[in-house]
Amino acid sequence: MKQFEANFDGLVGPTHNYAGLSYGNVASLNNASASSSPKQAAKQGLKKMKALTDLGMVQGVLAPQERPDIASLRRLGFSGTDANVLSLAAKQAPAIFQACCSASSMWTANAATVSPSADTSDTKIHFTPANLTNKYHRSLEPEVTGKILKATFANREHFVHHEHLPDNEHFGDEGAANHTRLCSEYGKAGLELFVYGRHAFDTSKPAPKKFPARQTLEASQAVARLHGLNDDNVVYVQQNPDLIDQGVFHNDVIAVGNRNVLFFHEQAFYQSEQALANIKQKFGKDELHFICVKTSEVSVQDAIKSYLFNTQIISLANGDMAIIAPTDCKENPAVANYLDKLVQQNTPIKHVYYHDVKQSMRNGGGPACLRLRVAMTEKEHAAVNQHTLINDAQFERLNNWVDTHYRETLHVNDLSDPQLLIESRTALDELTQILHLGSVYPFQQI
Ligand code: SUG
Repeated sequence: MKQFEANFDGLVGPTHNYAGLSYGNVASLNNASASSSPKQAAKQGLKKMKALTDLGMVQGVLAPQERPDIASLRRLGFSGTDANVLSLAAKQAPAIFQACCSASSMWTANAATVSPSADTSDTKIHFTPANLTNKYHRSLEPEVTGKILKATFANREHFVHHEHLPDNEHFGDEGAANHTRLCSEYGKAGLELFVYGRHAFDTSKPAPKKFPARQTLEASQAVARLHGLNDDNVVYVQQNPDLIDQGVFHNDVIAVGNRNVLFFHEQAFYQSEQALANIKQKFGKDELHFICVKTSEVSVQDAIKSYLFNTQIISLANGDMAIIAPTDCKENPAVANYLDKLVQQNTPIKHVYYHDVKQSMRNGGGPACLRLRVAMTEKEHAAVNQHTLINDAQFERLNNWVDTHYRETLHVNDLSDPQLLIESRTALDELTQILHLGSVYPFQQI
Protein backbone atom coordinates (compact mmCIF):
# COMPACT_ATOMS: atom_id res chain seq x y z
CA MET A 1 0.00 0.00 0.00
CA LYS A 2 1.23 3.46 -0.87
CA GLN A 3 2.04 5.82 1.99
CA PHE A 4 2.80 9.46 1.66
CA GLU A 5 2.76 12.78 3.42
CA ALA A 6 -0.03 15.29 2.78
CA ASN A 7 0.20 18.98 3.60
CA PHE A 8 -2.81 20.85 4.95
CA ASP A 9 -2.26 24.57 4.54
CA GLY A 10 -4.10 27.25 6.41
CA LEU A 11 -6.25 29.43 4.21
CA VAL A 12 -5.51 33.05 5.10
CA GLY A 13 -8.58 34.67 6.64
CA PRO A 14 -10.24 37.94 5.50
CA THR A 15 -8.86 39.94 8.47
CA HIS A 16 -5.15 39.22 7.83
CA ASN A 17 -3.36 42.20 9.39
CA TYR A 18 -0.16 43.32 11.07
CA ALA A 19 -0.71 44.16 14.74
CA GLY A 20 2.68 43.39 16.29
CA LEU A 21 1.16 40.80 18.60
CA SER A 22 4.00 38.32 18.95
CA TYR A 23 6.72 39.39 21.37
CA GLY A 24 9.77 37.26 20.51
CA ASN A 25 8.81 37.07 16.81
CA VAL A 26 10.93 39.78 15.20
CA ALA A 27 9.00 40.07 11.92
CA SER A 28 5.69 40.51 13.76
CA LEU A 29 7.13 43.30 15.90
CA ASN A 30 8.87 45.04 12.99
CA ASN A 31 5.75 45.20 10.84
CA ALA A 32 3.32 46.33 13.52
CA SER A 33 0.66 48.63 12.04
CA ALA A 34 1.80 48.23 8.43
CA SER A 35 -1.03 47.85 5.92
CA SER A 36 -1.72 44.29 4.81
CA SER A 37 -3.41 42.76 1.80
CA PRO A 38 -5.73 39.92 2.82
CA LYS A 39 -6.47 39.19 -0.84
CA GLN A 40 -2.82 38.92 -1.82
CA ALA A 41 -2.03 36.86 1.28
CA ALA A 42 -4.77 34.33 0.58
CA LYS A 43 -3.77 34.11 -3.08
CA GLN A 44 -0.10 33.62 -2.27
CA GLY A 45 -1.08 30.75 0.00
CA LEU A 46 -3.39 29.16 -2.55
CA LYS A 47 -0.70 29.43 -5.22
CA LYS A 48 1.74 27.52 -3.04
CA MET A 49 -0.92 24.84 -2.41
CA LYS A 50 -1.57 24.51 -6.14
CA ALA A 51 2.17 24.33 -6.90
CA LEU A 52 2.52 21.39 -4.51
CA THR A 53 -0.33 19.51 -6.17
CA ASP A 54 1.39 20.18 -9.51
CA LEU A 55 4.49 18.50 -8.04
CA GLY A 56 2.37 15.42 -7.37
CA MET A 57 1.80 16.03 -3.65
CA VAL A 58 -1.46 15.50 -1.80
CA GLN A 59 -2.51 18.95 -0.63
CA GLY A 60 -5.37 19.94 1.61
CA VAL A 61 -6.67 23.15 3.07
CA LEU A 62 -7.75 24.06 6.60
CA ALA A 63 -10.38 26.75 6.99
CA PRO A 64 -9.52 30.00 8.80
CA GLN A 65 -11.23 31.12 12.01
CA GLU A 66 -13.94 33.68 12.60
CA ARG A 67 -12.42 37.08 13.25
CA PRO A 68 -13.10 39.58 14.73
CA ASP A 69 -13.80 37.11 17.53
CA ILE A 70 -17.01 38.63 18.90
CA ALA A 71 -17.61 35.74 21.33
CA SER A 72 -14.24 36.35 23.01
CA LEU A 73 -14.90 40.09 23.22
CA ARG A 74 -18.29 39.44 24.83
CA ARG A 75 -16.59 37.09 27.29
CA LEU A 76 -14.39 40.04 28.27
CA GLY A 77 -17.40 42.20 29.03
CA PHE A 78 -18.03 44.14 25.82
CA SER A 79 -21.74 44.07 25.15
CA GLY A 80 -24.56 45.38 22.97
CA THR A 81 -24.97 44.74 19.30
CA ASP A 82 -22.03 43.26 17.40
CA ALA A 83 -21.27 46.76 16.05
CA ASN A 84 -21.25 48.10 19.65
CA VAL A 85 -18.93 45.35 20.78
CA LEU A 86 -16.50 46.26 18.00
CA SER A 87 -16.50 50.00 18.64
CA LEU A 88 -16.35 49.71 22.45
CA ALA A 89 -13.48 47.23 22.39
CA ALA A 90 -11.54 49.18 19.76
CA LYS A 91 -11.88 52.38 21.82
CA GLN A 92 -11.48 51.05 25.36
CA ALA A 93 -8.96 48.25 24.87
CA PRO A 94 -7.33 48.55 21.44
CA ALA A 95 -4.58 46.00 22.12
CA ILE A 96 -7.06 43.34 23.26
CA PHE A 97 -9.32 44.20 20.37
CA GLN A 98 -6.53 43.74 17.83
CA ALA A 99 -5.63 40.39 19.39
CA CYS A 100 -9.24 39.29 18.83
CA CYS A 101 -8.96 40.17 15.14
CA SER A 102 -5.79 38.27 14.19
CA ALA A 103 -5.87 35.88 11.25
CA SER A 104 -3.12 33.86 12.97
CA SER A 105 -4.91 30.52 12.46
CA MET A 106 -3.40 30.64 8.94
CA TRP A 107 -0.17 29.17 10.42
CA THR A 108 -1.39 25.62 10.66
CA ALA A 109 2.00 24.28 11.75
CA ASN A 110 0.65 25.58 15.06
CA ALA A 111 -2.79 24.05 14.64
CA ALA A 112 -1.94 20.66 16.13
CA THR A 113 0.55 17.87 16.63
CA VAL A 114 -0.17 14.90 14.40
CA SER A 115 1.11 11.34 14.80
CA PRO A 116 0.56 8.98 11.89
CA SER A 117 -0.94 5.52 12.31
CA ALA A 118 2.45 3.83 11.85
CA ASP A 119 3.58 5.35 15.17
CA THR A 120 0.52 5.04 17.41
CA SER A 121 -0.50 2.12 19.64
CA ASP A 122 -4.01 1.86 18.10
CA THR A 123 -2.74 2.37 14.51
CA LYS A 124 -4.96 5.43 13.99
CA ILE A 125 -3.85 8.99 13.15
CA HIS A 126 -3.89 11.15 16.29
CA PHE A 127 -4.46 14.91 16.43
CA THR A 128 -3.98 17.20 19.44
CA PRO A 129 -4.80 20.86 18.76
CA ALA A 130 -2.13 23.20 20.16
CA ASN A 131 -3.29 25.34 23.08
CA LEU A 132 -0.97 28.24 22.10
CA THR A 133 -1.16 29.65 25.63
CA ASN A 134 1.82 31.97 25.30
CA LYS A 135 0.06 34.56 23.14
CA TYR A 136 -3.46 35.69 23.93
CA HIS A 137 -4.41 36.12 20.25
CA ARG A 138 -3.32 32.56 19.53
CA SER A 139 -4.89 31.06 22.64
CA LEU A 140 -8.27 31.87 21.04
CA GLU A 141 -7.68 29.25 18.35
CA PRO A 142 -7.68 25.68 19.79
CA GLU A 143 -11.40 25.10 20.25
CA VAL A 144 -12.41 26.01 16.72
CA THR A 145 -9.22 24.37 15.39
CA GLY A 146 -10.46 21.15 16.97
CA LYS A 147 -13.81 21.53 15.22
CA ILE A 148 -12.19 22.23 11.85
CA LEU A 149 -9.87 19.23 12.25
CA LYS A 150 -12.80 17.00 13.17
CA ALA A 151 -14.73 18.20 10.10
CA THR A 152 -11.69 17.65 7.87
CA PHE A 153 -10.65 14.28 9.31
CA ALA A 154 -14.13 13.10 10.17
CA ASN A 155 -13.84 9.34 9.98
CA ARG A 156 -13.58 7.86 13.49
CA GLU A 157 -12.26 4.56 12.15
CA HIS A 158 -9.01 6.25 11.15
CA PHE A 159 -8.73 9.52 13.05
CA VAL A 160 -8.55 10.23 16.79
CA HIS A 161 -9.05 13.79 18.03
CA HIS A 162 -7.84 14.79 21.49
CA GLU A 163 -8.75 17.88 23.43
CA HIS A 164 -6.02 20.54 23.55
CA LEU A 165 -3.80 20.43 26.66
CA PRO A 166 -4.78 22.46 29.76
CA ASP A 167 -4.77 26.21 29.02
CA ASN A 168 -1.86 27.05 31.23
CA GLU A 169 1.71 28.14 30.46
CA HIS A 170 3.01 24.99 32.21
CA PHE A 171 1.57 23.04 29.30
CA GLY A 172 2.31 25.60 26.61
CA ASP A 173 2.01 23.69 23.34
CA GLU A 174 2.73 25.10 19.87
CA GLY A 175 1.91 21.97 17.87
CA ALA A 176 3.81 20.72 14.86
CA ALA A 177 6.09 23.77 14.78
CA ASN A 178 8.03 22.06 17.58
CA HIS A 179 7.63 18.51 16.31
CA THR A 180 9.32 16.66 13.46
CA ARG A 181 9.02 13.07 12.40
CA LEU A 182 12.00 11.18 11.00
CA CYS A 183 11.46 7.85 9.26
CA SER A 184 12.93 5.63 6.56
CA GLU A 185 9.52 5.43 4.84
CA TYR A 186 6.30 7.30 5.70
CA GLY A 187 4.42 4.06 6.36
CA LYS A 188 6.99 2.62 8.77
CA ALA A 189 7.21 3.50 12.47
CA GLY A 190 9.18 6.72 12.70
CA LEU A 191 11.08 8.65 15.33
CA GLU A 192 9.02 11.57 16.65
CA LEU A 193 11.26 14.44 17.63
CA PHE A 194 9.73 16.89 20.12
CA VAL A 195 11.68 20.12 20.56
CA TYR A 196 10.84 22.13 23.67
CA GLY A 197 11.95 25.54 24.90
CA ARG A 198 11.91 25.07 28.67
CA HIS A 199 11.09 22.78 31.57
CA ALA A 200 7.91 24.07 33.25
CA PHE A 201 8.17 22.16 36.51
CA ASP A 202 11.93 22.46 37.01
CA THR A 203 13.07 26.06 36.85
CA SER A 204 16.67 25.14 37.67
CA LYS A 205 17.04 24.01 34.04
CA PRO A 206 18.28 26.43 31.33
CA ALA A 207 15.72 28.74 29.74
CA PRO A 208 15.83 31.88 27.58
CA LYS A 209 16.31 35.17 29.44
CA LYS A 210 14.63 37.67 27.14
CA PHE A 211 11.98 36.16 24.88
CA PRO A 212 9.47 33.50 25.95
CA ALA A 213 9.95 29.77 25.40
CA ARG A 214 6.51 28.89 24.15
CA GLN A 215 6.75 25.08 24.25
CA THR A 216 7.38 23.15 27.45
CA LEU A 217 8.87 19.67 27.84
CA GLU A 218 5.88 18.65 29.92
CA ALA A 219 3.47 19.60 27.11
CA SER A 220 5.46 17.55 24.58
CA GLN A 221 5.47 14.56 26.91
CA ALA A 222 1.70 14.83 27.42
CA VAL A 223 1.11 14.84 23.65
CA ALA A 224 3.34 11.78 23.21
CA ARG A 225 1.34 9.97 25.93
CA LEU A 226 -2.01 10.95 24.41
CA HIS A 227 -0.92 9.70 21.00
CA GLY A 228 0.16 6.32 22.37
CA LEU A 229 3.73 6.66 21.12
CA ASN A 230 6.34 4.10 22.04
CA ASP A 231 9.13 5.61 24.21
CA ASP A 232 11.73 3.98 21.96
CA ASN A 233 10.39 6.05 19.07
CA VAL A 234 10.36 9.44 20.79
CA VAL A 235 13.17 11.92 21.42
CA TYR A 236 12.90 15.15 23.41
CA VAL A 237 15.44 17.80 22.53
CA GLN A 238 15.77 21.25 24.04
CA GLN A 239 15.98 24.25 21.76
CA ASN A 240 19.03 26.43 22.30
CA PRO A 241 17.73 29.09 24.75
CA ASP A 242 20.18 31.69 23.36
CA LEU A 243 18.53 31.37 19.97
CA ILE A 244 15.04 31.88 21.39
CA ASP A 245 16.47 35.15 22.76
CA GLN A 246 17.61 36.04 19.24
CA GLY A 247 14.13 35.53 17.76
CA VAL A 248 13.84 31.78 17.10
CA PHE A 249 10.38 31.55 18.64
CA HIS A 250 9.57 28.09 17.26
CA ASN A 251 11.89 25.20 16.42
CA ASP A 252 10.70 25.32 12.80
CA VAL A 253 12.47 28.67 12.44
CA ILE A 254 15.83 26.87 12.83
CA ALA A 255 15.32 23.19 11.89
CA VAL A 256 13.16 21.07 9.59
CA GLY A 257 13.04 17.35 8.86
CA ASN A 258 11.59 15.03 6.27
CA ARG A 259 11.89 11.25 6.17
CA ASN A 260 15.58 10.50 6.84
CA VAL A 261 16.81 14.10 6.57
CA LEU A 262 17.23 16.56 9.42
CA PHE A 263 18.21 20.02 8.16
CA PHE A 264 19.25 22.38 10.96
CA HIS A 265 21.50 25.21 12.01
CA GLU A 266 24.52 24.23 14.08
CA GLN A 267 23.25 26.40 16.96
CA ALA A 268 19.68 25.06 16.87
CA PHE A 269 19.81 22.67 19.82
CA TYR A 270 20.99 22.84 23.42
CA GLN A 271 23.85 20.37 23.99
CA SER A 272 23.67 19.59 20.31
CA GLU A 273 26.20 16.77 20.13
CA GLN A 274 24.40 14.71 22.73
CA ALA A 275 20.99 15.48 21.20
CA LEU A 276 22.11 14.37 17.74
CA ALA A 277 23.73 11.20 19.11
CA ASN A 278 20.48 10.37 20.85
CA ILE A 279 18.49 10.89 17.64
CA LYS A 280 20.91 8.73 15.67
CA GLN A 281 20.84 5.93 18.21
CA LYS A 282 17.03 5.87 18.38
CA PHE A 283 16.64 6.14 14.59
CA GLY A 284 18.43 2.80 14.29
CA LYS A 285 20.41 1.29 11.48
CA ASP A 286 18.72 2.94 8.50
CA GLU A 287 20.55 5.73 6.71
CA LEU A 288 20.03 9.15 8.33
CA HIS A 289 21.23 12.47 6.89
CA PHE A 290 22.11 15.30 9.23
CA ILE A 291 22.46 18.45 7.13
CA CYS A 292 23.99 20.92 9.54
CA VAL A 293 24.41 24.53 8.42
CA LYS A 294 27.39 26.23 10.02
CA THR A 295 27.25 29.78 11.37
CA SER A 296 30.13 30.62 9.00
CA GLU A 297 27.87 29.64 6.06
CA VAL A 298 24.63 31.26 7.25
CA SER A 299 24.40 33.38 10.38
CA VAL A 300 21.50 32.92 12.78
CA GLN A 301 20.24 36.40 11.84
CA ASP A 302 20.26 35.53 8.11
CA ALA A 303 18.46 32.28 8.89
CA ILE A 304 15.76 34.17 10.80
CA LYS A 305 15.40 36.92 8.18
CA SER A 306 15.28 34.56 5.19
CA TYR A 307 13.50 31.65 6.92
CA LEU A 308 15.97 29.15 5.43
CA PHE A 309 14.73 26.52 7.88
CA ASN A 310 11.06 27.43 7.66
CA THR A 311 11.14 25.68 4.33
CA GLN A 312 9.21 22.56 3.48
CA ILE A 313 11.25 19.53 2.51
CA ILE A 314 9.09 17.26 0.38
CA SER A 315 9.66 13.85 -1.21
CA LEU A 316 8.92 13.77 -4.92
CA ALA A 317 7.59 10.70 -6.74
CA ASN A 318 11.06 9.90 -8.19
CA GLY A 319 12.56 9.71 -4.69
CA ASP A 320 14.34 13.09 -4.83
CA MET A 321 13.63 15.62 -2.13
CA ALA A 322 12.85 19.26 -2.88
CA ILE A 323 12.90 22.35 -0.73
CA ILE A 324 9.97 24.77 -0.90
CA ALA A 325 11.55 28.05 0.14
CA PRO A 326 10.28 31.61 0.48
CA THR A 327 11.59 34.05 -2.15
CA ASP A 328 13.26 35.81 0.78
CA CYS A 329 15.87 33.00 0.67
CA LYS A 330 16.69 33.86 -2.95
CA GLU A 331 17.05 37.54 -2.01
CA ASN A 332 19.58 36.84 0.76
CA PRO A 333 23.02 36.31 -0.88
CA ALA A 334 24.47 34.02 1.83
CA VAL A 335 21.34 31.87 1.91
CA ALA A 336 20.89 31.74 -1.88
CA ASN A 337 24.52 30.73 -2.22
CA TYR A 338 24.10 28.04 0.42
CA LEU A 339 21.02 26.58 -1.30
CA ASP A 340 22.70 26.65 -4.73
CA LYS A 341 25.51 24.54 -3.27
CA LEU A 342 23.25 22.27 -1.23
CA VAL A 343 21.49 20.81 -4.27
CA GLN A 344 24.89 19.87 -5.77
CA GLN A 345 25.93 17.93 -2.70
CA ASN A 346 25.48 14.29 -1.88
CA THR A 347 22.18 14.58 0.02
CA PRO A 348 18.63 13.59 -1.01
CA ILE A 349 17.75 17.30 -1.57
CA LYS A 350 18.03 17.94 -5.29
CA HIS A 351 15.74 20.90 -6.03
CA VAL A 352 14.75 24.25 -4.58
CA TYR A 353 11.45 25.90 -5.53
CA TYR A 354 10.90 29.48 -4.41
CA HIS A 355 7.49 30.87 -3.47
CA ASP A 356 6.38 34.39 -2.68
CA VAL A 357 4.60 34.23 0.68
CA LYS A 358 5.66 37.72 1.76
CA GLN A 359 2.29 38.67 3.21
CA SER A 360 2.69 35.83 5.71
CA MET A 361 6.44 36.35 6.15
CA ARG A 362 5.83 39.88 7.45
CA ASN A 363 4.15 38.29 10.44
CA GLY A 364 6.90 35.68 10.85
CA GLY A 365 5.16 32.89 8.94
CA GLY A 366 7.10 31.12 6.18
CA PRO A 367 6.11 28.19 3.93
CA ALA A 368 6.48 25.62 6.74
CA CYS A 369 4.38 27.68 9.18
CA LEU A 370 1.55 27.62 6.68
CA ARG A 371 1.23 23.84 6.58
CA LEU A 372 0.28 20.93 8.82
CA ARG A 373 1.74 17.62 7.74
CA VAL A 374 -0.24 14.40 7.89
CA ALA A 375 1.49 11.19 6.81
CA MET A 376 -1.16 8.74 5.64
CA THR A 377 -2.02 5.60 3.74
CA GLU A 378 -4.28 5.50 0.69
CA LYS A 379 -7.13 4.19 2.86
CA GLU A 380 -6.72 7.10 5.27
CA HIS A 381 -6.52 9.50 2.34
CA ALA A 382 -9.86 8.18 1.09
CA ALA A 383 -11.33 8.78 4.57
CA VAL A 384 -10.41 12.51 4.56
CA ASN A 385 -13.20 14.99 3.75
CA GLN A 386 -12.48 15.08 0.00
CA HIS A 387 -13.78 18.65 -0.39
CA THR A 388 -10.83 19.91 1.65
CA LEU A 389 -8.34 18.52 -0.87
CA ILE A 390 -6.91 20.80 -3.51
CA ASN A 391 -7.34 19.95 -7.18
CA ASP A 392 -7.73 22.25 -10.20
CA ALA A 393 -11.45 22.77 -9.64
CA GLN A 394 -11.21 23.42 -5.90
CA PHE A 395 -8.26 25.74 -6.45
CA GLU A 396 -10.28 27.80 -8.88
CA ARG A 397 -13.33 27.82 -6.63
CA LEU A 398 -11.28 29.07 -3.69
CA ASN A 399 -9.52 31.71 -5.78
CA ASN A 400 -12.88 33.02 -6.96
CA TRP A 401 -14.15 32.95 -3.40
CA VAL A 402 -11.19 35.11 -2.32
CA ASP A 403 -11.78 37.50 -5.24
CA THR A 404 -15.40 37.89 -4.21
CA HIS A 405 -14.97 38.42 -0.49
CA TYR A 406 -11.50 39.71 0.39
CA ARG A 407 -10.28 43.26 0.67
CA GLU A 408 -7.31 44.44 -1.32
CA THR A 409 -5.83 46.26 1.67
CA LEU A 410 -6.46 46.39 5.38
CA HIS A 411 -5.08 48.51 8.21
CA VAL A 412 -5.52 47.81 11.92
CA ASN A 413 -7.79 50.88 12.08
CA ASP A 414 -10.20 49.13 9.69
CA LEU A 415 -10.73 46.20 12.06
CA SER A 416 -13.60 47.86 13.95
CA ASP A 417 -15.56 48.48 10.76
CA PRO A 418 -18.83 46.50 11.27
CA GLN A 419 -18.92 45.93 7.53
CA LEU A 420 -15.68 43.89 7.80
CA LEU A 421 -17.39 41.56 10.27
CA ILE A 422 -20.31 41.09 7.89
CA GLU A 423 -17.94 40.47 4.97
CA SER A 424 -15.92 37.94 6.97
CA ARG A 425 -18.94 36.01 8.19
CA THR A 426 -20.48 35.94 4.72
CA ALA A 427 -17.21 34.62 3.31
CA LEU A 428 -16.77 31.96 6.00
CA ASP A 429 -20.37 30.81 5.76
CA GLU A 430 -19.86 30.23 2.04
CA LEU A 431 -16.52 28.53 2.70
CA THR A 432 -18.07 25.95 5.03
CA GLN A 433 -20.30 25.02 2.11
CA ILE A 434 -17.41 24.82 -0.37
CA LEU A 435 -15.42 22.62 2.01
CA HIS A 436 -18.46 20.71 3.40
CA LEU A 437 -17.46 21.47 6.98
CA GLY A 438 -20.85 21.90 8.60
CA SER A 439 -21.28 24.63 11.23
CA VAL A 440 -17.83 25.07 12.77
CA TYR A 441 -18.04 28.78 13.60
CA PRO A 442 -19.67 30.36 16.67
CA PHE A 443 -21.71 32.77 14.48
CA GLN A 444 -23.25 29.77 12.73
CA GLN A 445 -24.50 28.38 16.02
CA ILE A 446 -26.61 31.37 17.07
O1 SUG B 1 2.68 32.78 16.44
N1 SUG B 1 2.68 35.42 14.13
C1 SUG B 1 2.73 34.00 14.39
C2 SUG B 1 3.66 33.32 13.41
C3 SUG B 1 3.58 31.83 13.52
C4 SUG B 1 4.64 31.15 12.73
N2 SUG B 1 4.51 29.77 12.84
C5 SUG B 1 5.52 28.87 12.90
N3 SUG B 1 6.76 29.24 13.10
N4 SUG B 1 5.23 27.63 12.82
C6 SUG B 1 3.18 33.73 15.82
O2 SUG B 1 4.07 34.45 16.31
C7 SUG B 1 1.81 37.68 14.40
C8 SUG B 1 0.47 38.38 14.40
C9 SUG B 1 0.59 39.88 14.40
O3 SUG B 1 1.57 40.41 14.92
O4 SUG B 1 -0.33 40.55 13.86
C10 SUG B 1 1.73 36.20 14.68
O5 SUG B 1 0.85 35.75 15.38
